[in-house]
Amino acid sequence: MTTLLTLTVLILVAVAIWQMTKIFELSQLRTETAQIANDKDNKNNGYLMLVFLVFIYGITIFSFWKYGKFLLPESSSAHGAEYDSLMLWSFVIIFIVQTITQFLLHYYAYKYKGKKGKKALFFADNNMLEAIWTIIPVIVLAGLILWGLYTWTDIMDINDDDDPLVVELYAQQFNWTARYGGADNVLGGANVRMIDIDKANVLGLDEGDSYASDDVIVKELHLPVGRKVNFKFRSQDVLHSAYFPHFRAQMNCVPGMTTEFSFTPITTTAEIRQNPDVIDKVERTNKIRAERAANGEPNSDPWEYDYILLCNKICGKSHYNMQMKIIVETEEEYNEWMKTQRTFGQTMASMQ
Ligand SMILES: [Cu+2]
Repeated sequence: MTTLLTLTVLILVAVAIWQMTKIFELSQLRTETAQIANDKDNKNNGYLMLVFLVFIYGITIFSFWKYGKFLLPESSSAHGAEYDSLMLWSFVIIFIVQTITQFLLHYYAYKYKGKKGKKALFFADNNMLEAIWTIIPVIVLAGLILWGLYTWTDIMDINDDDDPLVVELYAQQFNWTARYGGADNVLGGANVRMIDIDKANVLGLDEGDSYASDDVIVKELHLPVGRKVNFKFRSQDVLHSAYFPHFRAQMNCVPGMTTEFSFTPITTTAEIRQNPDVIDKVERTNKIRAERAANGEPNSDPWEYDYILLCNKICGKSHYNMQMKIIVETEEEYNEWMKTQRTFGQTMASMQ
C-alpha cells in the first residue's frame, strides 16, 4: 500500500513538473503550430474517450464482482429493512443515471470531435429539452427526499411505548461500557465529575441515587431479541460515534450531553450465524486464517461471527480498535445472563 501511494505521489509530481514546463513554454509567446491539435490528434482523443467509457464500465462491473461479497448481511433490526430499501433504490437510480449520462458524455465527445473545416453550430436553447431534464430529476429527487424524511422521522421516533429496555452506552478513549437500568429499568443519575476510580465508580454514578444501586455495568452488550431498546449515549472525553452496522444504527456520543437512539433487534446471534452470506464470509475468513496458522503468522485463530459495536468517529490513536461485542439472544437466555451480573450497589459494597 505504501509503495502504491509513493508511486502515485511520484507520478503526480512528474505530471505537475511536465505541466509547469508546458505553461512556461506557452508563456514564451512563440506561435508554434505544433501546439494546435490537428485531425490526427482529435481522432486519437475521440477514440480515447470511447476507451475511457469502456474502462469505467469495466471497472464498475469488476468492483461489483470482486467487492460485492464484502457487503453487510441483511439487517438485524426492525427498522433496517426500510433503511436498506431506501439505500438500494438510491443506488439503483444513481447507477442507471450514471450509466446513461457517461455514455452520452463520452459518445458525443467522440462523435463531434474536432475536424478541419468543421464548424460548431450555435444552438441557443430548447424549452422542451430543458423542461424534460429539469422536471424528471425534480420528481425523482423530491420522491427520494420525501421517502428519506419519512424513514428518518420513523427511525428517530424515540419514545417509551412498548416497554423498551433502557441501556446506556458510555464512550471513552478507547472502549465502550454498557449500563442497564436493573430491576426497575431506570438508569441512576450520573456525571463524569462523580467518577471515582479508587472505588471502581468508573461511570460516575450518583451513589446516593436509589435508582443507581441496581444498575448493572458490563463490557459485553446483551440484548433480548424482539424487545425495543432505548439507548442513551454519553462520552467521557471526546466525540465518539456508536456505530451498529448490523442494525443500521449510528449515534454520536457527545461530551456533556446525552444523545439517544432506539431500535429493536429482530435476529439473534445464533440465527445470523445461519445466514448463507454470513456462513460464506466466515468460511472465507477462516480459510485465510488457516493459511496464516500454517505459516505460523499472528491473527490465525478461527473466527466466529458476532454483532459488534464500533466507534465511527476518529477519536484518537486506538480508535480503530474501539469496539464491543453484542449478543442478541432469547429473552430467557438474556434473563439468565442478567442474573449472573453484579449490580452497582453490590460492587460498591464490596469495595468498602
Ligand atoms: Cu471513539
